Parts: sequence; C-alpha cells; structure tokens
Amino acid sequence: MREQIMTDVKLSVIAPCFNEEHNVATLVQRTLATFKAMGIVGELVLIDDGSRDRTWERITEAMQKHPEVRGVRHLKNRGIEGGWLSGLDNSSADVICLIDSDLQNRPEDIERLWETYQREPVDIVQAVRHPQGLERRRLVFSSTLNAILNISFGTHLRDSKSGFVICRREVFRLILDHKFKYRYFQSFIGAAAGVRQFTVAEVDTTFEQRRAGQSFLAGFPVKAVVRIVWELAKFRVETLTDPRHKERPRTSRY
Ligand SMILES: Nc1nc2c(ncn2[C@@H]2O[C@H](COP(=O)(O)OP(=O)(O)O)[C@@H](O)[C@H]2O)c(=O)[nH]1
Ligand SMILES: [Mg+2]
Repeated sequence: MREQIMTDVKLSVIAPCFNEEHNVATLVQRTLATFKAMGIVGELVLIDDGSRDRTWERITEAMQKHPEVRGVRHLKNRGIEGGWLSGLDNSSADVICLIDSDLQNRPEDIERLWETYQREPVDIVQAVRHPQGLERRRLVFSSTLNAILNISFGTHLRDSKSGFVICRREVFRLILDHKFKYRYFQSFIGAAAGVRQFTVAEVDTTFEQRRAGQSFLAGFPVKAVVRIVWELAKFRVETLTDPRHKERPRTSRY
C-alpha cells in the first residue's frame, strides 16, 4: 500500500515535531482530510527531534493507521533545520510543504497555498501569519526582525520567517545550503530565498494560539533573541562573500 502511494505523491508535507505529543494526532487527521479535499495524493512526514515526551509513540500510531504518514526519529535534538533536512531525505514528491506541527498554522490552509502555487508562476509560496492573541513583546520582536531582514537582504516580504511554505524540493535544498552553522536558520529562509532571487507569492493565513505544548521562545529568552540577531549578521556576511548564494536550479519552473 505504502509503495503504491509513494509512486504518485504530488505533495510531501514536512512537519518537525519537538515535544508535540498532544498535537500529532490532530495534525495527522486534519492534514489527511485536507489532501482529500484537495483531491491529491499527499504524504505527511513527521520528524521527532529528540522529544522528551510521547511524540514518537504518537507518530508510530499514526504510521500504523495511515500509509500516507511517514515518521523519522532523531535520538538527539538537531533543531528545526535538522528536522527539515531529514524531511527532505525521507519524502518523495517534487513539491514540498513545510508546516509547524503545533497547529498554529492551520493544516486546511495547505490547500490555499497549493492553489496559489498552481496559479502563480513563482518559485515559492509563503504564508503570511496573522497571529491570534500573541504576547505583545513577541509581536514587536517578530515585526522588528522582519523589517531588519528586509532591509539587510533587500527583500519586501511581509513575513520573512514564516515556516509555512510550498516550493520545489530543489529550491528548498538551495535555501538550506549555507556555509556557517546556525542554531536558528529557520529565521532566514525568506532572506536566503531573496538573496538567490527566488520569486515569492504571499498568502494571508491565520496563526492560531498554541493549544498544547510550548514555543521555543516561550518566556521570551533574551539569550535566544541575541543569538538570532548575531546569526543574522553572520548570514549577511556569508551571503555577501560566498558564491553559492547566487545559485539557482538549472531548470526553472516555467
Ligand atoms: N525539529 C525540531 N522542531 C522544533 C524544535 N523546536 C520547535 N520545533 C517545531 O517547530 C515548530 C515551531 O516551533 P515553536 O516553538 O512553536 O515556535 P513559534 O511558533 O515561533 O513560537 C513546531 O512545530 C515545533 O514542534 C526543535 O528543536 N527541533
Ligand atoms: Mg509555534
């Protein structure tokens, strides 16, 4: 059954999970229902990134019930980017979708991103998140960082670091191709796309409040914020000096 599905998968949805035991089952159910509504064969790749709760048990249960679900387990935490890389290595469609596993992105919105991707001749479709009831200092930090990213990398994105995206897998591989090490590279995918002159269409989406689990920025840790700002400077230096950031896929989409 799994082999049959793998042959004509149109979309691989990649969701990194860190301590998301209470969100996995709903994410699976809503994503598979969305594939059905879209009328496509899709797969959902869940990456357990060294969770300390029962996330892996929940993923195993989902794999047993649904051939469309694939699970990958990291015994040690590798961060969101490490999760995305494992997702790329363990998925099969030419087109991929990244989504958070905590249900802040609505799985039903995959369909809206997909429709835009079918309609618009762009490299990437990216969700613009409209947060519901987010802490004020998180909002200020997020919009300030967005403005700094736009100024530093010459982009005009409304939500540069939204992790809810559809593009071809080879486009995303290039976005993740960097020289230095980063702990929070997820903040730079819009910037990395802009530097390589990938075209982006933006889709407005609701960013819901977390119902279970905790954000990695909960409590607004100053250390993480300082680190993100430092990594931004580092990424600007490498994009100015390393020729890989000029590369684009050999075949364009249109
Ligand atoms: N693979 C991996 N995923 C993570 C890690 N930290 C968070 N995530 C996932 O990335 C998504 C966004 O993380 P979250 O902490 O909610 O960030 P926020 O939405 O920006 O507050 C969620 O689906 C998390 O499960 C991590 O260390 N590794
Ligand atoms: Mg979240």
